[in-house]
Amino acid sequence: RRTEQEIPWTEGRDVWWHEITARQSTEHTPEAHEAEHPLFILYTSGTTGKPKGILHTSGGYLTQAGYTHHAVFDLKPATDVYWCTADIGWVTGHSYIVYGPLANGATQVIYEGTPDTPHQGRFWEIVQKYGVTILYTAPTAIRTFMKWGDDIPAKFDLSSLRVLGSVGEPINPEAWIWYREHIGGGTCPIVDTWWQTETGAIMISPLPGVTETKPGSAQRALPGIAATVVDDEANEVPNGSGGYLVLTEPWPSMLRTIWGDDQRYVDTYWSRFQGRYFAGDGAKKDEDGDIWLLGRVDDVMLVSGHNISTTEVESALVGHPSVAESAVVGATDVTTGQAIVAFVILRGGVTESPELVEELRAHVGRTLGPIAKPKQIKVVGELPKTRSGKIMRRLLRDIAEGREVGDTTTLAD
Ligand code: 7RM
Repeated sequence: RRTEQEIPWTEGRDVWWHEITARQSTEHTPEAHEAEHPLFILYTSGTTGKPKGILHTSGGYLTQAGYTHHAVFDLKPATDVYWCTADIGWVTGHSYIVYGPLANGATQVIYEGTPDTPHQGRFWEIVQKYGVTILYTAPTAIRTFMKWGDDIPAKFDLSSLRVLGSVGEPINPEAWIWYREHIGGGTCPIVDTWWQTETGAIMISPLPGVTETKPGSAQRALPGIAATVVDDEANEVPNGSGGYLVLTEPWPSMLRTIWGDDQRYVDTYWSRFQGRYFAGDGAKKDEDGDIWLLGRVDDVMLVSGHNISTTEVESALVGHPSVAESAVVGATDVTTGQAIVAFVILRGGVTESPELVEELRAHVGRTLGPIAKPKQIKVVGELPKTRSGKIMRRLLRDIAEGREVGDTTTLAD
């Protein structure tokens, strides 16, 4: 009734929320379960083919959801007002709207609307109104706010904020700095949290007030978690080198299997590197041993024999003052194997021109070296994204290679 819209109604099947909740008891006796009792199955789309039903169980999942929600956000349940803006159907909503905060007795904002209804200051109005102290959102949202302009958050009092979080994709250094300056008042620590549906909870992240942060790096495995970067032969790479992200010890909230397909579970996660969990992400360790995520391994481009990460080219483009967002894919190319094709959204007020496109190519060349220069840059108004804000590179590859676009049913737009 809340929406006051006409709804289809089947007598005997449908019930009114207000009627059914009004006649329930206010007492609830929790049901005890074995630690390994299944808690939920969450289907990940996967970039190709059949979705995987990721199985989580009760004890370990709650342990790590609770621990990380407390440690990574420095949660003080008596005084903090916590807000995670994720879609509740995404694993981030499960772990950091439902299980972690409820287990920790947090006071939280739960919001189901969009960031631009009724106006583009909606998030900041909510922060001001409820005195939000901890904000957990995604790079895609941050880049959208950048695109809308600094003047929008500037109209609101954001001084209650003390910790900012990011999740879902690598956060470009440019977006990180904007988040810190324009939302965090230049003082809030930012926690860039790496994890997956499969890991159930945060695995790699700075700790606020403990870690000296670096824009764009998730940095260190949390206490109790073991992660490293290995090469093709499973050798740990030295500092300053890149490879594949692996987890080397079990963790409480690890997935228990792929529902109904134990063999696929073994094949996908445990077969690439003996005795180690293969996350499917490329990563590098910098000179200090801090971890930088470089995007999905399937998305890494191979140009004239060089491995180039989509994330690094995207960050170089977003580092240009004319660019708000970008998505980069490798398209089949007869001479170089793959060629870099970039899709960019320009910042408000910037107009497209052949000179600008040339300037952007040169900018990437200066930042990353000539081999990383996109062969083609397409200026677009929107990028195809999932509901959790991840760019659907598969579709962009279809476009870059001149194919009909494939299945789009899980797209937000
Ligand atoms: C929580 C979530 C998992 C994939 C993962 C990465 C990417 C997530 C970060 C990140 C770089 C981050 N679960 N990813 N967080 N990449 N830095 N902080 O997103 O199952 O939907 O996706 O998301 O590629 O493997 S998920």
